[in-house]
Amino acid sequence: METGKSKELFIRAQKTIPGGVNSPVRAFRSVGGTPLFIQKAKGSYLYDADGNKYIDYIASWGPMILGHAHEEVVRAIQERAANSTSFGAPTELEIEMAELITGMVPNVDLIRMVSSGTEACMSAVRLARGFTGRNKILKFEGHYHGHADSFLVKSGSGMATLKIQTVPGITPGVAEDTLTAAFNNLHAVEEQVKKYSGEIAAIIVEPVAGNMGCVPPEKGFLESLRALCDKENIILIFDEVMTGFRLAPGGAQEKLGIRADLVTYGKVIGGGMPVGAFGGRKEIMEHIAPLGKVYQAGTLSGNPIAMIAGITTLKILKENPSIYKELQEKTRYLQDGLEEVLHKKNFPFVINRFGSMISLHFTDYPVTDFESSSQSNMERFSQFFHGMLEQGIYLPPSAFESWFLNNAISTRDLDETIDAADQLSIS
Ligand code: KE4
Repeated sequence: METGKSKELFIRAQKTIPGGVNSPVRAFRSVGGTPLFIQKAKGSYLYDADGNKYIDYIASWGPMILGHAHEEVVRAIQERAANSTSFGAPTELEIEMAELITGMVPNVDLIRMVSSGTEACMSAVRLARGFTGRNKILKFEGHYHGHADSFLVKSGSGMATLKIQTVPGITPGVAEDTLTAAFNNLHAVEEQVKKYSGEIAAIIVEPVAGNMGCVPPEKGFLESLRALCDKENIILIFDEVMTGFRLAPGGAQEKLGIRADLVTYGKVIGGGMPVGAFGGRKEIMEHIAPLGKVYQAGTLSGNPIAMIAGITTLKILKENPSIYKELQEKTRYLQDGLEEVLHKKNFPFVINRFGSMISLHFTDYPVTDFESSSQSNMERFSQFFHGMLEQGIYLPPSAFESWFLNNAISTRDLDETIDAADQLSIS
């Protein structure tokens, strides 16, 4: 692929933007090479600044579940923008969004809109601390809940990609209130809960982890977390920024049949515009200002353009639940095809999948937590990534990310992807 324009833009970008990107994982640091500057996208295809076409397996890290530039979403944004882009006052659209979400997901009586997944998770943790009067939280190694101070302890996604385990600027006071445990290791959680009995406000978990690659919960693990939180009066927060409205209309709570006390959302609910949300049972959410004293605010929270993009996306998902079955079947087809062609090569690999979340790990051990994910062969992943990119397949530029299928992807796209993997010669 000729990528001269991207190379030029990357040099220019680094003069005024740290690392030339506005989010670290986009910089290709762990896979090497120059990030592609994307000019436009339609359906399942991205087009870079040099006009090269790629099949997109990032979908903007989840939001573009319907495919890029969906006619209804674009038209709704265009029409709404003509009435101004923001008021800083309540709008009917925010009520429509809140009614849509609380009608689609279980166990959420009240929901507050924010502008990112980080804001949603940060606010949910503050609420849990305010509601319980406790200071500590427990998160899982390799899970990523955004870049709020409390979460940047042994996190996944870009932190794992860049091998950053402790972040300068996070004070000891903040770090000491964030406990960690290995995902799928109930004993490790029980030990922390026993040691800090009465001090833990919340356990926050990606119910299906997506930031160390895709790592599903082992049978009974989340159920045990639920029981432990009930017993110890700890708030269970499901971070569904990635799984929400992707695994099922009701997200992981519906798919797994487990109820969290608070749930956070992002990505899909914005349809590509900046949106996050947190919600839960009335008795907890009523502590959020202006009802209660747990302060949380945002200039562009519930922004009308973001709302209409999200509402349009969610309505299409709600009215066409077959999309979930289609996405799941497409991802299964991809998994079967990749397994068939990669088994012919002479290196070990593992494919993890849950619904339409999938990841490939070059290892011969099961990937069940951050440690096992970290043991995979990153050099081989980089070769695979670039080998696929050269053939027009755009995968997440990190072994610590899930791939995201959008529903515009066709069987032909999937076959092209599988064939590209078959053509690769990786050492
Ligand atoms: P944002 O603040 O980036 O909207 O959401 C943070 C977040 C929270 N919770 C989960 C489970 C998430 O996956 C994320 C963000 N996901 C990453 C991709 N793994 C965003 C990509 C990026 O950082 O550029």
